[in-house]
Amino acid sequence: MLDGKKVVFSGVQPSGNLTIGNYLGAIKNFSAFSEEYRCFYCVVDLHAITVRQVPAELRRRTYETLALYMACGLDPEKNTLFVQSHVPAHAELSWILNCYTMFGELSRMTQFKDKSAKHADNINAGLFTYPVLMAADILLYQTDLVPVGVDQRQHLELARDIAGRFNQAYSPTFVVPEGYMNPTAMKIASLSNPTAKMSKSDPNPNACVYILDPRDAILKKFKSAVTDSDTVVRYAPEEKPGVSNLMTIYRAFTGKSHEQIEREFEGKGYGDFKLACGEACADALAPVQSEFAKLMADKAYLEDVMKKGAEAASYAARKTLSKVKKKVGFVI
Ligand code: ATP
Ligand code: LTN
Repeated sequence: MLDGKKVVFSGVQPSGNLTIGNYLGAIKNFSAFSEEYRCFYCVVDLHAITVRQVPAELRRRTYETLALYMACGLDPEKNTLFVQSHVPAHAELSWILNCYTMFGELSRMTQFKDKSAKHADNINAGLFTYPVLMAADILLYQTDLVPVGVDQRQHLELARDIAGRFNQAYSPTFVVPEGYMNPTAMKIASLSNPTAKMSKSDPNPNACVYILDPRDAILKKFKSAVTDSDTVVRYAPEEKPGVSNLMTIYRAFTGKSHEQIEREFEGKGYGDFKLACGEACADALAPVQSEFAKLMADKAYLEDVMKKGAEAASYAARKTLSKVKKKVGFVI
């Protein structure tokens, strides 16, 4: 609880161009919490450097991610929007929590295994302890609810375990957070490999639809999406993963149920269905894109939002951090 409200926290890495997976699985859901909860939405740049980044691009993407938060409907007056590296308490708490996290626990993280296979030349310690920093992000704000895609479930479980362990060792210090996964869009798959997650770091640009893709690129990507040799639009994730993924995307953009979609495309081919998916996606993203362009044209405003956000976040974070320091026995 903060200011009499329950707390929501989530983060997105400024590590690439954001996809409709990030949008439908995470950011689009964020604004629904603004009225009822005290919300913190963070651009997690410390997490992004676990993989090599080009400095100028990281800086640009940090502004872009903040602008996208706002373009997707997050009002900076109602939500605390900030950049992780602007609040040193994240790195400080992360170090402390490292000493309450087991090597074996971190070795079991599937994201670590995936990323170390992808970046075999740079399996750095930050990549390994990434989930501890994520736990620090969440626990610093006494977070009740964490809206994320399903790929983050294992990290969230670890954050809960670390909180419980610390509370047990000392006395209740952290709220044990719950995840919130939007049941209609918790996992958007790649358009070219529908059994894999759509990931912004995928080198194949046809695998992802980016939030900022122009309309014709969106239509083209949906047109070339991998489906199957059948012709029926039917939801069957095991048997027809490509079509089912497109149905999930179409449902998330239009609000239509799978049954309605099946009826709508009865007797029609995949061509019509893919076109409808592309159009629904492009129509939904158009207002986000125009708002984004306006925001990016005003750097000074974005910097003002970042600065105010960092102040508000630091204030809340300091309270938890000094509690933790006292409990572990630091002289403060
Ligand atoms: P990378 O692929 O570089 O690891 P990412 O897009 O998976 O990046 P983040 O930018 O940190 O990682 O993700 C931000 C949010 O978007 C998280 O809540 C994550 O769960 C969600 N998300 C990412 N991809 C998808 C997807 N394909 N479907 C649903 N949610 C997703
Ligand atoms: N690891 C997350 C990004 C992230 C996050 C967080 C999400 C970092 N810190 C705190 C929720 C809460 C990812 O999506 N890859």
